[in-house]
Amino acid sequence: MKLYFANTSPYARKARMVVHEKGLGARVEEVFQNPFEESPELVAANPLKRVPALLTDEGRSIFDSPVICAYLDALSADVPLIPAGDARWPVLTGEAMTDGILDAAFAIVMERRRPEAQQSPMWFERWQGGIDRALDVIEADLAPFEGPVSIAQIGLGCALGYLDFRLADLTWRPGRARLAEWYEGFAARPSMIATEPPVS
Ligand SMILES: N[C@@H](CCC(=O)N[C@@H](CS)C(=O)NCC(=O)O)C(=O)O
Repeated sequence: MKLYFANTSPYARKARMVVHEKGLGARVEEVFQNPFEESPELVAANPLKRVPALLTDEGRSIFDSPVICAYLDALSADVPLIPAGDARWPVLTGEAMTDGILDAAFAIVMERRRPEAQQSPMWFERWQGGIDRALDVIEADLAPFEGPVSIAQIGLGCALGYLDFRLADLTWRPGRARLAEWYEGFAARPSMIATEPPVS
């Protein structure tokens, strides 16, 4: 299988962490692609031209990150990241919440790269509001992000790591001591260390 990734992409980091946590390294070849450059190989795997994208051994394209993570999780019963039964829904909702944080954070990063006169204060406020409210909800109830490692925890680790990497000025830690402590512990996992974004 080929996993198209960029080392700065937090969505690709989710998929790479799943590969690491599930011990699938020997079956998955990581192929670097910059989605903002000419990349026919990536476009063939994902017409949206986004990373991550997975090309299976049978030639099937799989995207985006939640689907890739679910596919990889289903490849082996070892280290189940998406539980069965009632535990499934809080974990998948936790993943969706952290994907939403990433969507807002990535949008802020992209908007900041546009000429200042074209940037939208309304959108900045809306994206920042979404991030703040989601982090407050997680701070108030960390239960969906506790217990055996799960896709919700991986999503949260990637989201907080991305905020530190690209939006350190948003200072998410003040007033969220429990979340800060959670992240300190989670960031020490080998899968987090192995997928750290480059120093910017
Ligand atoms: N919802 C997608 C988002 C993927 C995404 O937006 N990836 C970014 C890199 S961080 C990308 O490839 N952007 C290129 C573009 O949107 O043109 C997922 O979860 O995989």
